Amino acid sequence: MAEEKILRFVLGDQLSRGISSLDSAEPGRDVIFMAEVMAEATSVKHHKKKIAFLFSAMRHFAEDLRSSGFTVDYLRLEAEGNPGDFGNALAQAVDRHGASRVVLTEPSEVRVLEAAESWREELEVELDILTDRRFLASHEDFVSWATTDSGRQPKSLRMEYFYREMRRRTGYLMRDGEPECGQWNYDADNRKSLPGSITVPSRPQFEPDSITREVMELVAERFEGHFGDLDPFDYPVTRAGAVAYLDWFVAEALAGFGDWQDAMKQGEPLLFHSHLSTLINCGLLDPRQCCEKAEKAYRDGEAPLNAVEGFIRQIIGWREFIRGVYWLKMPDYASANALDATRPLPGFFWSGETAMNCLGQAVSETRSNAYAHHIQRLMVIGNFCLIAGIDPKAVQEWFLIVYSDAYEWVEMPNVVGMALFADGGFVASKPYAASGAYINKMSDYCSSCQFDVKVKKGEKACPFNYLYWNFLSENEDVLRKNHRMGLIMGSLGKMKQDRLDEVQSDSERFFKSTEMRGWDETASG
Ligand code: FAD
Ligand code: DLZ
Ligand code: SF4
Repeated sequence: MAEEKILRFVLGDQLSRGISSLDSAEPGRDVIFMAEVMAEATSVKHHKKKIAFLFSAMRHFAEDLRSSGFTVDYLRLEAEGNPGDFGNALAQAVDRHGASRVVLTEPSEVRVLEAAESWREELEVELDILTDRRFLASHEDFVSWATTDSGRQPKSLRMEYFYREMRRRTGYLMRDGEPECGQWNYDADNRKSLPGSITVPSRPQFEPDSITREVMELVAERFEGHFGDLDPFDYPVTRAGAVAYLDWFVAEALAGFGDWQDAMKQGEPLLFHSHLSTLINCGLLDPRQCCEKAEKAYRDGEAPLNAVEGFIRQIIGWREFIRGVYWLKMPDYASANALDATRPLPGFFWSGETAMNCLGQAVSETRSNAYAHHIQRLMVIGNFCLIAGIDPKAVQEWFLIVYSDAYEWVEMPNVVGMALFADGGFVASKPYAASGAYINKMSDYCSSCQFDVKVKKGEKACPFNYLYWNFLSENEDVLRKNHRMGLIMGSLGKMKQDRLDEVQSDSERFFKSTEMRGWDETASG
């Protein structure tokens, strides 16, 4: 019997040697197929730096496999006859190599999984879709954790309980079956504002090599109209570079990660954050490896428990939980809009031109770096979208476009569930809504802002201040039912009518102001 020739299709966010589609791959017999396709690069108009990063990482991964003796069929975007989409590119590769079977690790997003199921119908050979073992909790694990004893899905899920389960399963920061030092979660220690004297560690820079420079030229030419800056480009694009970056983080920044996790500082986009999500999400780094190195730093006395626990919680807790919610709640989750928010996304989300300094900083940094840290995403950008009542679909699309770590499985529950409360509280026990006081406490943005964070009403007032109360008032019926909002809804109830009228008229003025102009209006004038 002729030996079976297997085509192993590796997607752009599956750049791991240990990916299941490469299990028992044999150099000389199998062909590994990778494809840059226009349909994927324009499924939304991804940030230029995100496309350049991913294409460069894909090309380096292909080189790495070749250097280990594998045959890699790599379809470049600019290759003549590139059909432009995964399905046709795959069908052509099957014919080209006379493959008798295709093996694929399950795509991370519903859209691509559905497409893969249709390829199965259309291809004349078998297509195996394998589990993605890079996640610590399988789909079955999550469904079983999330389902009640009577087999129903509860109205809400809490990450903290899932996280404890994951700590027990992985054994990270556990001692004799109990959490290290007796406490599961040190979040309360991780909300300090930055002292003025703090020195932020400077990051290693990864100079673009010839592969990256070639990709950058391609992106500049083909994706000119996409959001974001290509230069400067300093992402690691190989596994070795990614591991070096992880090692740098653990040695130099992890110790400060806990204390300053929620802090923001003008001109300091990264502070003590790891900047590893892009590398983990595309497969260059394994989440377990990140946790293990962090835990070792704690055991070796090089990083405090609040930092290491916080970092591990983000990865085995939040990251896995968010992925579980995505697969549990799709496809309905995509259109969730529990607060009926309908206002369009303002044009400053693309231009960065706004008098609100916190938002101007966060959007400009996003445009330059394809990155903003969690508190900028949640408490500045997300908070604004929440209290200004921006349409969740528009917010989701923006977040999917602008961040180099954005894939629908992780972007959507963070936007819909965490930032916008659009799932009615399935993910977050209460809306992450805040006035300017929070931003002022956690950052130095307000001191350089045209608005005054201490002023509550009128043209000079910080818009977060009145939009916050306007949000509570617009959504009073829903929010009154939330017991965690009891105190603040009580204050709203006691607000004098003339003060409420001021809040509403300030908000109306803001909604009609140039700040809320759409992109077309901004672009044309
Ligand atoms: P660190 O602060 O150093 O955290 C360490 C790691 O923990 C991250 O690298 C990431 O892998 C993981 N992590 C932390 N928080 C989360 C979380 N809430 N969900 C999933 N993983 C988490 N993360 C993405 O990877 N892609 C997205 O598209 C994305 N969109 C977001 C949208 C909104 C509205 C919000 C509020 C959060 C979003 N996040 C997203 C989560 C989080 O903001 C980013 O993972 C984090 O900012 C990445 O930077 P970092 O690597 O420096 O993270
Ligand atoms: C994000 C992205 C982009 C921009 N381009 C490609 C591509 O050309 N080829 C590819 O294999 N993957 C790309 N990706 C990542 C995919 O979007 C990602 O693998 C799927 O969305 C997973 O469901
Ligand atoms: Fe943002 Fe208000 Fe502070 Fe200005 S004053 S930076 S708008 S929170």
